[in-house]
Amino acid sequence: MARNMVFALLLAGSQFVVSQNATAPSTGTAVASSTTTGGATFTTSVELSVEDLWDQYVGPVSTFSINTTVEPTPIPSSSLIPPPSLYYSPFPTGQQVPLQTKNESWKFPKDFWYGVAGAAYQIEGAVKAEGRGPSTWDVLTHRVANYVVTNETGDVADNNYYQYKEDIARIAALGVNTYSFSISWSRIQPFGTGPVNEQALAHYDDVIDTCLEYNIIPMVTLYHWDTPLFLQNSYGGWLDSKIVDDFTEYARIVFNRYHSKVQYWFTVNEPIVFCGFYPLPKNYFKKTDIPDIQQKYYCGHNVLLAHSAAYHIGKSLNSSLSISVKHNGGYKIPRTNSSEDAIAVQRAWDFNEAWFSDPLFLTGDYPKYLKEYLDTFLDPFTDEQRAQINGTSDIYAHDAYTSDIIMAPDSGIDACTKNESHPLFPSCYNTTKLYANDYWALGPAGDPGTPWLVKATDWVPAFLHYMQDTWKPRGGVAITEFGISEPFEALKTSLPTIVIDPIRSKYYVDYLEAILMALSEGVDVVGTLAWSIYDNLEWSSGYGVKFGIQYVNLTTQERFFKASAFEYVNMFNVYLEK
Ligand code: GBH
Repeated sequence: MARNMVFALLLAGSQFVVSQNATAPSTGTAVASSTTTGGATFTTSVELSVEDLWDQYVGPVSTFSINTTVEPTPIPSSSLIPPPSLYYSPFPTGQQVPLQTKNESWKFPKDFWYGVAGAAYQIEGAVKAEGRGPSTWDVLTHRVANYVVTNETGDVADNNYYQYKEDIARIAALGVNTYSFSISWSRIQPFGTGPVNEQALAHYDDVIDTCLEYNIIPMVTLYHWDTPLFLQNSYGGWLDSKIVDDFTEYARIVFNRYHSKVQYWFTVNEPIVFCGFYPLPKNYFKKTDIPDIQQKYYCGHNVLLAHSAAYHIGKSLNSSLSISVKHNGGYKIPRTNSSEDAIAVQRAWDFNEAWFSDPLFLTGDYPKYLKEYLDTFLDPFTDEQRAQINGTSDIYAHDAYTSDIIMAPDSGIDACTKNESHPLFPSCYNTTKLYANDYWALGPAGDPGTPWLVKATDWVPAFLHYMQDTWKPRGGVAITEFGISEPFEALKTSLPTIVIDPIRSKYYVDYLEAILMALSEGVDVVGTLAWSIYDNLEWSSGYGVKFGIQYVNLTTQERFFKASAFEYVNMFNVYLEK
């Protein structure tokens, strides 16, 4: 049924890019396009099936031997034994030595949620199963040579599309209470617009029901970077305001279906990041006339409109839903106490977190330094749009992995803001991981594949205060992703060496202690989600950069807890208010 889904595409002289392979893009073979000179156009209607989209834009995909839903087997108690204290002297309970250092003045409030997170394209696999249409990431992984450093794809990933029951059973056995996952838009609507795929809706019904069965709170993200390919090719995806209505309709379908079972929602994951994917590699997707440097800001504009429209739909169905955007970035530490560095820090907030957070939490509009730039090419939001946007986020959800030291460009800030060809234009601030002594880093590094990430947990309390004080979220602050890539983990070849992950373990313990400090100082932190439920496709870094608190053997699809999983959950065993 779903695989025969067709969608009548009406194009009037527009250009639909068809890339048959990485080197020879051609246009207009699938649909008519304007080929005459002098601006003449013709209108035609073609039928395009989901299969056509795959065949023409992606090509063959890999599958795995387990390709029907698997019932969970009981989690062997032998796999739930925490690592011995020999390796982990601070490990507190059970057969371990008692924790020496429990701070009796710290606690996580009773209703704190603590869980793990993943995202559809990174974990599901089964990319063509049950009617899924392709997304931009199927093209990026299959057709764009070296877009993923290892040229790996999400075709199989962690096979979560079939093994989700086991995955949920495992995290329940571990003892967390929340699972955050994203829905693949092009499963629900294979074209991103038009026909709705009931098989996909039924699939996520069961994911949600399985969470509830295991007493796990499900949290759903509507969009984690996997734009339906058809929308990217029809009008440029997030670059065009047409996406606002399409996203809103998709959100309506999903909210309608699950609002009585799912309380916590995130519309989009990290808009700074996915808007920063623009400009996409040339010749694989629809061309755009928007200058490269401006594209991410058109995207951001449409994100704010799409998110806020979706928010109002969700709230109108059920006003008690918690609906938010997942932000990202890091605490911004001024490198010196100079006034230039202070301005650089504010510019860094304005071009990152505040780009979305000021509109959503404060004003309905962009922060000052960003707005100065956007006003040179974007139509400002109207009064109605500002009113639509303002106030549409219930919690301040931040994927706060690390921090950065911020400084003015060597040339000074003015020389940058006045010169569009300055390498740091338009944000005109600079970052480093080194303190001003130019010798010591903020903290221990993650894997060399993630140069952006060092353990900077010392700065977490200040960061949490900043989020609360600046954006004053009515539903509190949540760390909706945090984690670290254990250095060189992919080079380890034996299971006993893989499952001991000391840098990640220390990261989680120190980070959660930092949250406990902030809680004791009055910051309303409401939950944390460890990234990630298990190792997965780390986007353009491939499978070689590992963030999991579980290891996945990608040959057999077996899962194994790492030490960090126990360290993470243990912090709640010790500090959660009874
Ligand atoms: C999260 O983003 C994502 O939500 C998740 O899907 C991902 O797996 C996880 O992080 C781990 O990376 O290479 O210098 O250009 C975190 C924010 C923003 C961090 C983009 C990496 C690229 C920096 N990410 N950033 S750089």
